[in-house]
Parts: sequence; C-alpha cells; structure tokens
Amino acid sequence: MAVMRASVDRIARRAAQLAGIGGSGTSVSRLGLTRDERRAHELVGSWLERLGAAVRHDEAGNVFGRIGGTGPAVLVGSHLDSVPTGGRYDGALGVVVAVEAIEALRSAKVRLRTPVEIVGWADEEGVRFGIGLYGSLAAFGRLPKGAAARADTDRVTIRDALRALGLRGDPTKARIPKGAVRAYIEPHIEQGPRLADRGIPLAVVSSIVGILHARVTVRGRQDHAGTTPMDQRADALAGASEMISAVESAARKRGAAVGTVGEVAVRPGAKNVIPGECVFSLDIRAPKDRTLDAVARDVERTIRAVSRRRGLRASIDVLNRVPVAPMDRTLRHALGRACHAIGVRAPELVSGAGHDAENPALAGIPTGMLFIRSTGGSHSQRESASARDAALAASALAHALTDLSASYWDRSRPSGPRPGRQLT
Ligand code: HGY
Ligand code: MN
Ligand code: MN
Repeated sequence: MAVMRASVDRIARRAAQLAGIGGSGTSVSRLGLTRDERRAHELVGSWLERLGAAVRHDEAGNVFGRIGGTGPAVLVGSHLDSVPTGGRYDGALGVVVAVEAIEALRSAKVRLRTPVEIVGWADEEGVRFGIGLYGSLAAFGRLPKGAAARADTDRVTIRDALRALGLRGDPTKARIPKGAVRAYIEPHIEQGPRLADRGIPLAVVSSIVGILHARVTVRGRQDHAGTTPMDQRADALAGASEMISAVESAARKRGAAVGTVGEVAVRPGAKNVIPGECVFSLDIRAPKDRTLDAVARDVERTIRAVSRRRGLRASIDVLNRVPVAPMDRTLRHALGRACHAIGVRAPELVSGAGHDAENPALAGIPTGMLFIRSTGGSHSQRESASARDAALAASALAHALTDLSASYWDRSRPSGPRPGRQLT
C-alpha cells in the first residue's frame, strides 16, 4: 500500500486558523449555532472545496464535503464547536485530521472505490440549548421531540439561531437518508492522560461510556438568615450540598464510574437570605450500563433521604441517557492495522468523553474512533496536542480508508491482527 504522508505544517496552520475563530490566547469559546461556529464551518468548507469536494451545509448547521461520487459513503469527521473557554483541539483537530487524510490520499494519488464525506458537526457540546451531540442527533434522526423550540438563557431558540444563520429553522430536515452512510470514523483527541502517560501517540476506541445527564431542583423555604433558628430551616442549598457530595461518593464507590456536578444555581442568591431553591446538573458516566444505573440509583436514594430529613422537595429531570456505544469490530481492526502500518502499536481505550460517534453507532452504522494523544486535560485552555501526532493520525486514517475501500465491506470478516491491548 502506498505510503501516505500527512503534512505536519498544514495541520498546524489549519488548527491555528480554527483556534483563531472565537479564540483568545490558548482558549476557544465557539459555542454551537453561533456566527463563530458558522465561520469555522465555512473555513472547513473552503478547504474541502479546494480538494474538489461537493460542499453542503445542512438544515441543522452541519457542514459536509463529499469526495468520490454518489452512493453510500464513509463519513469522517468531528465537531467544530467548543465549551466556553475550552481547548483548541477538542473536536476541531479531528476535523483537521479528517481533511488531512484526504490531502494525503490525494498526494499519494490513491483513488478510493468508496465515496468519502468529511463532516463538521454543529453544537456537539450542547452548552447553549442543553442538547449534547445536537448536530449528529439531527443527522441520524435522534433529536429529542421539540428540539427546535429549546431556548438558551437569552431565550433564543434553536429555531431562531438556525434562522439567524440563514437556515429554515427545522433541524429535523437534516436527517440523512437510511443507507447513505456505510460507516462513520471520528478522529478525536483523547482528552485524558492515558496515552501521554504511556508515550503512545494513537489509540483505537473500543467503546464510548454510557452517559446520564439530568437536572435536580431542590425546593426549601426562603427565609431570613438572621432571625430563623437553625432547627426551623428548610435550606435548599444546604440540602443540595449533601446531595452533591453524594454524587462524588456514589461514583467513587464504583471504580470506573465518574460523577460531576458542573452547574449550580441558587435562588434568590443573596447572602442574608436562606436559599429557597437550588438547581444543579448531574453528569454520570460508566463503561457499563448496569454500573451507570447503579450509581444513578444511589444518587437518587440520597436525594430522597436528604429531602425527607430536611423537609425539602426535590425533582430529578433526566435530560438525556445515552447507553454505552460499542465500536464496530471491522473498523477497530482496520484502524488498528492502519496504525500498525505506520509503525504505531495502538492500544484500545474506552472513551470517557461522549462523542458524535455515539449517534451513528446507536443508529446501527459501523462506527470507529481514532484517539490522538493530548495533554493538559480538556475543556480548558491547558488542553494541548501535537501536529506531529495529528499527522500520524491522518496517515493512519488514510491507510484505513484505503484498506476499507479496497475490501468488500464484510462485517463478519475482521481480518488482520487483533486490535491492540486494552488499556484501562
Ligand atoms: O461531554 C463530553 O464528554 C463531550 O466533550 N461533549
Ligand atoms: Mn468536548
Ligand atoms: Mn469533543
């Protein structure tokens, strides 16, 4: 198979160009369905046009660039939005790597027998409207009912935001016809320490954790901070704080689970008023669905017990519950072989982060992910990754696309060396 080289310089340049959109210093704030996100989509569209791709922006705000004619395609890409003051590489580097794989195929004059479509997803982080993986949910027909009416804190709905971008305002129109996608591959930074700790540049993802997102509302009795005796209070925040520490202890109890409360709102929010209401978010994740359920049950039990003891009322609204998403064996083998072909013994990792890849996988489309080593954590300005590792990922991806395009797509015949060893 031809050696397909990616360009480290071009990757570094393009990653910097994207980081400049909504960026300041080493952080990026490029929220979903904003003008900045759209500018990032238009920039990626211009790279794809220069590669001769047929570029389109769908009704959900995603951007696609198709290469190699009509018919079922292999979809490759990631998201272009970020969390507020997030990192420069979460999502964006995956899109740069996907485009660079096409550049590498082009310079090696490799013509694939299967069309490839590069995608830049909209609003994967779900920061404004609370719907994570929004763009790929729309594409694979999995949006929650009434999504277009969901509003952000400025009461701007998804419909308004899409119309402000020149779209019609109905993201359900973005649904990709059944059978149009043969497979989906997402390159993405690892966002955790495992590859960096082992000095390995790439990994193949075996599965993506199950994720539960919920909102807990705790209602007590607003009262005077000075005249209300301690034994006559129904303090919503004091109760919520017991519940919040239970999220941590419930997750710690079950090894591979994680539990986070990232948002807390206190009302009325004055120092001399006993809080009458406290609303907090729940983000619980685990590599096995039964572990996720066990942690959720523990948290709910504590919320009920604390409410009874303190005379509070608590409600739990589940926003989204995504099951564990296993990656496709054929793709895991192909990605493992491709890493091997470029001299990288890529281990297999479970992804602790959620990704757009969950949606094609849960829609029954063969799905794979390739991790790129990153350092400095993620969802923060400390996030870092190297153009050299990204170039290795682009070369491996180009090899995998060639391998998959050459062999008839037979899901029952994974060939070649078994995937690399599983790292915890
Ligand atoms: O939350 C996540 O895991 C992803 O970054 N949206
Ligand atoms: Mn993210
Ligand atoms: Mn991401």
